[in-house]
Amino acid sequence: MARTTHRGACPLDCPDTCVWQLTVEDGKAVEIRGDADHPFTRGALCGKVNRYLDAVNGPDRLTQPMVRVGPKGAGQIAFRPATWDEALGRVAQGLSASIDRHGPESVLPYYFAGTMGAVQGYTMGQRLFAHLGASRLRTTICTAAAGAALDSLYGGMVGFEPESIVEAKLILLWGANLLSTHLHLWPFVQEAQRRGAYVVAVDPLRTDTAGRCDAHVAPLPGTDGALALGLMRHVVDAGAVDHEWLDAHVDGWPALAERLADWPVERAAAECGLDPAVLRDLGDRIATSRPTAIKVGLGLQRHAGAGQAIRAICALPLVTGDFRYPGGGALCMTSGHFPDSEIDVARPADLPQPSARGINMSRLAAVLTGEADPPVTSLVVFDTNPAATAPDQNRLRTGLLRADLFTVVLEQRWTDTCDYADVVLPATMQPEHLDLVSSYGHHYTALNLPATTAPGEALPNTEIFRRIAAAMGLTHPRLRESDEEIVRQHLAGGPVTFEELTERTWARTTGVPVGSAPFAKGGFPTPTGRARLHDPALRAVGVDPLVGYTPPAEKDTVGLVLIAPAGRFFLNSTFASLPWHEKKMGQPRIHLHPADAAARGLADGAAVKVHNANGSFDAAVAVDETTRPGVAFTFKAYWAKRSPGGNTVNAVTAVRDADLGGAPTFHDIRVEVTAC
Ligand SMILES: Nc1nc2c(c(=O)[nH]1)N[C@H]1C(S)=C(S)[C@@H](COP(=O)(O)OP(=O)(O)OC[C@H]3O[C@@H](n4cnc5c(=O)[nH]c(N)nc54)[C@H](O)[C@@H]3O)O[C@H]1N2
Ligand SMILES: Nc1nc2c(c(=O)[nH]1)N[C@H]1C(S)=C(S)[C@@H](COP(=O)(O)OP(=O)(O)OC[C@H]3O[C@@H](n4cnc5c(=O)[nH]c(N)nc54)[C@H](O)[C@@H]3O)O[C@H]1N2
Ligand code: SF4
Ligand SMILES: [Mo]
Repeated sequence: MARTTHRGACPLDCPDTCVWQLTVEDGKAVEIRGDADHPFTRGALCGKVNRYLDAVNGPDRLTQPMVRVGPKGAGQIAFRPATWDEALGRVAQGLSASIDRHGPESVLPYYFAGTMGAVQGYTMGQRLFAHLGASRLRTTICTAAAGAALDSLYGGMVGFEPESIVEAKLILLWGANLLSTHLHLWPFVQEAQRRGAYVVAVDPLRTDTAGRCDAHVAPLPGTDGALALGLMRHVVDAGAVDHEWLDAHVDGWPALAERLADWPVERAAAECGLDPAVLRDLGDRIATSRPTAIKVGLGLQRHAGAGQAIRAICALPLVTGDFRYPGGGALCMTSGHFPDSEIDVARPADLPQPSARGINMSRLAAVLTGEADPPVTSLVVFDTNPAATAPDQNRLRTGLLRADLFTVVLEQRWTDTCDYADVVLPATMQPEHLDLVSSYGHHYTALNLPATTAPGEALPNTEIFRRIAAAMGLTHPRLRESDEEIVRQHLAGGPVTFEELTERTWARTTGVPVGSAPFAKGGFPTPTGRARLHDPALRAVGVDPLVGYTPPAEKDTVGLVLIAPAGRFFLNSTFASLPWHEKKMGQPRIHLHPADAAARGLADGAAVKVHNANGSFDAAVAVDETTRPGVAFTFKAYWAKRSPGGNTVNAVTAVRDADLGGAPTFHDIRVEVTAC
């Protein structure tokens, strides 16, 4: 039997961007393991991707185009298989009808990071829809608040070099559950710990990660801005401000110093629901530990005050001068260090692109139920499963069920979203197509060469979009370029060629040396090279130009705060329909503190409805001390159709923007929990 091994890159929306070794036997992937040479992967994948081949070889892979013949929302039984010609004909007709009736902006491409590949994720669909003049999607669902905050503060999504964290003497894992969501950074944190670092988790939940830190600080959700201001004030009182570095590289300190006069530790502690002694202890450590590294998670930003919170947290190391040292500073994402070829390649200047309105993806439920004018009458969904993962699920369904909405879904398996489609087109998975994947957690890029053949008639996203363009009579050469040409365009002018990557699979592509301190001498990617604690441009978007604090939107609402962080064995809703992964995660549960469970007469295991004005979902109660009184949690991204009652947590989340970036506020909600 022919047995070959191929290196490839994990495409999932995860900061680790692992390189894997895939063993292929007679054209079928039979074994997957982590590449031993890659500096982050270090020979191990995560639990969920160790079982990635369940997804690749699953009997539920989509292998043919499907067209709807029954009612919307009824599921796969309402569809029949079709040839590619017939399906593409329907797509072309559906999109053209929208354009004829309401103009090109009535077409909305809706996509996210189901694959982070630069080719399958971001290129050909963008080209097609930009050329049509379709509405432009603002991809806000995940990192928009942090993105806008860091653009303002540092000039981009940049921070300390992650491998340098081994040098840190104090590490704050701030709203970052590494063991579940950034597993491959954990060994670096452990190495720092072995060298004497003190590691603190800042998280309302006692996660596995928090349990393995030296200390755990559990603020009320959405109060991190206040916590950061209180800690900064303590640093000032301790005389630990690095005035020399601050004067040389940062704007706005005098104004912020003045504001801190209003933020004694006691006030901050009260706002966060913490003992002032906890803030003083952590403040002392920050004041005296050089370098201090603050690893900022993504989950903590899903609150109304997210932008200000990220600004305040990431302002701390500017005040202490920690960016001077390798292992010092803050890091949310590394994305801003990579050369920005994405827009140029996805929307090349020589491709005509009529200007078009932007649509905030996090508002999809509102957009499809009357918010958009002209209305969205065609929706093309790829690399995302909004029926499970977008806020305000009930309203979203009402929108997706509209008789006048023409919906196309490109998918690998039959998700919740497919139920609402008119046409479903089968897409390939990572072992079957070419792609190039950069990371948001480290500085390496990896090439993924096809290693197996696709099941049935599944095609790469790129090829599907090339065929839709052709079916619509669009002939611009940019809409016909091959996947390899697109990879070459992404690599053009960079430090590594396509041929080199074909040999080596991965390379460091940011120009930031391992273990370095990229901002030791300032040089932030702002126009002046200085970081900005005060940014007048924010006034235009209604945000305080000065770093500060915005309280949770639901602060004064009664009920339990509900947060829905990432589960270890799902990757958002990816894997959530596979038997092994589903078993590992168990049925949806609502975790309550014993005091909150007792107050409601609820015992462990009780079947309950979790509800608020937006809607409800069913879950089983888990009584444990992972959470604090007043705060409940459940894991995000179960599939609705596989959940008891047919709803997920997103039936209780709302369409509401955070203070910056048009970001969603998934964790800024209140619920009540009642026995079924
Ligand atoms: N296994 C797995 N890995 C994933 C994902 C997944 O679904 N599963 N999702 C991927 C994606 S899309 C993303 S964006 C990242 C997310 O990566 P993370 O940011 O690590 O993920 P979350 O679990 O959403 O949130 C992290 C922690 O923030 C805490 N948190 C929530 N609200 C607050 C708050 O107000 N303040 C503070 N201090 N902490 C808060 C939560 O309790 C949680 O433990 O992970 C990626 N990796
Ligand atoms: N309540 C609550 N909701 C949340 C969050 C939360 O914290 N709480 N987190 C939010 C966050 S951070 C994020 S990032 C979003 C993520 O939510 P989504 O963007 O919906 O991500 P997934 O659920 O992983 O869905 C990705 C889909 O893309 C498909 N896919 C993968 N690769 C390809 C490909 O090459 N071609 C095609 N056509 N399809 C492909 C997969 O099969 C999968 O169905 O969820 C958000 N939703
Ligand atoms: S999901 Fe993340 S940790 Fe798991 S294999 Fe992929 S990149 Fe690595
Ligand atoms: Mo995300």
